[in-house]
Amino acid sequence: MRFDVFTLFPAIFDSPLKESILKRAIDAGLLEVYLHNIRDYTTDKHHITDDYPYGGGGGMVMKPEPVFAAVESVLGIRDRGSEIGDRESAISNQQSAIPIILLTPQGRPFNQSVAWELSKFDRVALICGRYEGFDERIREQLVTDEISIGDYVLTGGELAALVILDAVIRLKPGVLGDPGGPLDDSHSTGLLEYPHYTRPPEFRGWKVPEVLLSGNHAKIERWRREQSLWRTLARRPDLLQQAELSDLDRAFLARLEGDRLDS
Ligand code: 6GU
Repeated sequence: MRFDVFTLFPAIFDSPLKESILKRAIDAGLLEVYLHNIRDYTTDKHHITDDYPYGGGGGMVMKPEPVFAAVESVLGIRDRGSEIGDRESAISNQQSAIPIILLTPQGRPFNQSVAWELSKFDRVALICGRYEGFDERIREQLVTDEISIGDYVLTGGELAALVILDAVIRLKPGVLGDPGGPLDDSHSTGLLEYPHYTRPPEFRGWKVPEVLLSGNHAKIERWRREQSLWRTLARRPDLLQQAELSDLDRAFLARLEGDRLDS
């Protein structure tokens, strides 16, 4: 899978891509990340990428020209704006097989199902903003999608791009050691994960739950499921609305809720 990242600060991406699973994915040829410095696509003497907002007010705005030039040049999209009208140009971009994603707190919320959705593409373009915002024409005429990684404001889209890249690439076959791995994750099942333990069986007097040492796989599986349900009910009850639950799961949750009302 190939990511084209458009940024004013490509060096932010250096060390995260040089460690652990992302590095291994790159070395194995499963992940390619091309970093494009938006500033390289300016044509003025001072390489300006931002300007004052029309209408006044504080903060600076990302200028459209270098962002359009960078994305169109790298993705091989012809600038047809002046030739056949802006609308047509946007439509041709938006039909491109490559999602062109703007990273912005105003975007649709990123979650595990958006990660699965993006993992189906062979190539994705990510545009990272700085300053107070983007010229609106970037939104209207260039990008095909806008994504936010949560309800808080970052100084730029770079960390969000890394979050998305990490969450998406680990879903690609071969990236994780265990091929079933991502299917058990918190959120992939719609529930939070059950607790994990490893050796020793007793640490500072704290014991590993007996059932995990029992060797009874059916019992272990049911215990894990109930722990997932209990934890999700306690921490993220909102997730239970979307989760796929069996009759047994529903009965267990009803019992938990009953216990809570009793106490
Ligand atoms: Cl994608 N960008 C910025 N600047 N802040 C954010 C964000 C993105 N997602 C959440 N906060």
